[in-house]
Amino acid sequence: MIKKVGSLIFRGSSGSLVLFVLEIYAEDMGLKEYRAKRDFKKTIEPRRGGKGKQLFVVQKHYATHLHYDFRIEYKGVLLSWAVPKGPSRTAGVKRLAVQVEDHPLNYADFEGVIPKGNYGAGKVEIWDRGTYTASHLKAGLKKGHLAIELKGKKLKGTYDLIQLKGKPKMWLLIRRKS
Ligand SMILES: [Mn+2]
Repeated sequence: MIKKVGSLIFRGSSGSLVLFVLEIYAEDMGLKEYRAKRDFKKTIEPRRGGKGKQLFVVQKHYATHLHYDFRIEYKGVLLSWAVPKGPSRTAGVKRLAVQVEDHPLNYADFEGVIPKGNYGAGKVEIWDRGTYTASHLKAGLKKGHLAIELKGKKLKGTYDLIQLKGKPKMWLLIRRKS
């Protein structure tokens, strides 16, 4: 929305600079919740940034409760779900996936230890990473059903993400029979 307004109003050589600033602003707004939870003087996680190509990543996160963070690139951020048991590679096995705040694209490269006393303290390691394709992602988010084809090292094939009725943050992640 902001980008559209920008391109209508600003033309000429200064236009691209204005658009660039507006893009940063749009990303900033998108990551408001992410940043509100973290003190970037204390944690080593990225604050912003990153450029990508429909990537997905699964990070194993040794927080208070071990879980796997499943993230997919969408509109300049990583949509994120915490999956307590991790994605299953067996078709039909349902795994609870709790949607959490969007993360910056740079987070897909993040590995390390979030220091004690910080949000999500504990070790983070990349468990799998690759690219994905999905058609009608925007509509899928609206109706609560995404079909995502993963091309990772461990995860391959189509996964359904299905939102539970009346529970907007709760989804099920299920590998589809190929
Ligand atoms: Mn996590």
